[in-house]
Amino acid sequence: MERTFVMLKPGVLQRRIAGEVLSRFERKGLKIIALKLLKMNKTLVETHYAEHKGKDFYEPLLEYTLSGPIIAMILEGMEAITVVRRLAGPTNLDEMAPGTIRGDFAARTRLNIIHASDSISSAEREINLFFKPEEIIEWEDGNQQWF
Ligand code: 3AN
Repeated sequence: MERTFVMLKPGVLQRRIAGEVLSRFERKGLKIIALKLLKMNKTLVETHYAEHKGKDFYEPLLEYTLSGPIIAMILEGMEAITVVRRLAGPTNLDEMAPGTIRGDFAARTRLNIIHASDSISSAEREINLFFKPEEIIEWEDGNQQWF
């Protein structure tokens, strides 16, 4: 079992597609073990996107991420990091295939609506950045045998 961090960026709430995106994770059998709505502050956004500091899209990315509330969550499942990245689809507009979250809902690379951890180490880092241990709820999955 793996855990991954997912952030639904501000456009998701604005466009009322949070349920649509969440349902894709549930349909796949991923388990939501933490979930919250929050307005990020500048320090948190800068820490989260530190690897992109200095790139041309860095400032617009910060501005977009700070423009409204986001939904942060931790998903658990077999190979959850890879599975969620595949459900999300690639970063760039010209590669987003229909059927993926970005392919279906994103019209620009900069506004690609979702962040998902890309490795075990970034998942750990991002989970710790956004969630306190007591906000993570481990629950018994009565349907596990079916997924
Ligand atoms: P991903 O979110 O797919 O892991 P990263 O980490 O390379 O991609 O980029 C973080 C975020 O920065 C993306 N989700 C996107 O919003 C923005 N971004 C990345 N590359 C570009 C780009 N070439 N032009 C505009 N925005 C970009």
